[in-house]
Amino acid sequence: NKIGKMLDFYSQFNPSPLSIKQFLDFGLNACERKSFVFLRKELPVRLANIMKEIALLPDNLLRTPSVGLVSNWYAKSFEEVLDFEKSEPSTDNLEKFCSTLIQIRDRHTDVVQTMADGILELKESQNNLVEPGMETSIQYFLDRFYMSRISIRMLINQHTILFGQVPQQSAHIGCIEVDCNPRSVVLDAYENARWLCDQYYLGAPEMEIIEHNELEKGDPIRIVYVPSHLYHMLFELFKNSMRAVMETHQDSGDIPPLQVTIVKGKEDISVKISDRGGGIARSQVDQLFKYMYSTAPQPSKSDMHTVPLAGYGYGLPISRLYARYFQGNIILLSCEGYGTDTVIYLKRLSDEANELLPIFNKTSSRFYKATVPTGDWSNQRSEMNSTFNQWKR
Ligand code: W6P
Repeated sequence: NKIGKMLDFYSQFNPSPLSIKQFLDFGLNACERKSFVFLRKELPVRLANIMKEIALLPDNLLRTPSVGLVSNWYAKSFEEVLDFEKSEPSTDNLEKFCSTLIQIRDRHTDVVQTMADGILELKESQNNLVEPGMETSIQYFLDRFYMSRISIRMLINQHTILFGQVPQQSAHIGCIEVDCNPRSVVLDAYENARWLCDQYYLGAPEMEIIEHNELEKGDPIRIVYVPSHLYHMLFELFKNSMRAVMETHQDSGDIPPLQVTIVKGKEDISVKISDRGGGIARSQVDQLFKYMYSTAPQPSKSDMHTVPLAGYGYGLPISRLYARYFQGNIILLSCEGYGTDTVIYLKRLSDEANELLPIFNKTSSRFYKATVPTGDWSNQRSEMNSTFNQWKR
């Protein structure tokens, strides 16, 4: 069929990662035709690359109603962009292209929740028993799938903000802010998390901020970044830290503050949140970033007592993807019995902040066929762990 042929064609190309600097340069001498010509190829390439991976998912996940929905949304959007494959960049077509992009963005709004529903449907269909091998490939897939989604939405947002009807905010190039003040994003995310925390616990930890600009001594720290991405990460980390602090100290009446350190170095911008929320065991840290570990049914909407403060949903793994998207990261370091430090690392230089994109190729497809690797350290024996003197496999 037609769409299958086009998928084969566009998935042969690798996505072209852009740096924040390239997004800026492009936005500064904005040419709508150039953007149109770039996106009508780049969007189908990015869509096709990830659609090829969707097709490799285990059958029982692919056959769930929710994953079916998501998969159809992608097919529809792929077709809609391809309508512009050979069209003239006339004023009329440029306008139609813009509204098509907005329509696609709206169609995909609920992809994260719908995918999570799909995972739940899979769990139910298997009586909550999912093989470790399948869990590994689902983790691998969702990291790549959500990263692809973040990148496609970034492209769509840049085009529609730069060339759309609504005038863009000053100091912004699309959704990038050229002198973003991380301290004010920290304050904003803190206040909003604090409000939720207050609703639930009737109290919240205070915050102390230390700012250290090693590069321009004494000046406030400024970065070139997408403030909405930074906000998303900080809000998620604050909710988790506040919950931990309240759960360990609310009865003592003495609530230790969160300490936030914002630093600008030569290479990195680091934002560290230190909580004294009792910490978590080393063995549990990796679990926090696993989608299947975090997938629990949503509390019912009618339950008035449930304020969604840090549900350990997909918040942490997706926040880490936002950081990694432009070559940053999120690290979590805990001292069990005391508290947790989380650090958001961002690239200081906008030409080093390159999009990190999944590429569909032989290596990635091999991953979906892989089984659990044979352990070659004594602590990884996956089965018959209690059998003394095991036979080798
Ligand atoms: C905790 C557990 C956690 C997860 C993510 C961020 C902060 C924290 N603090 O105790």
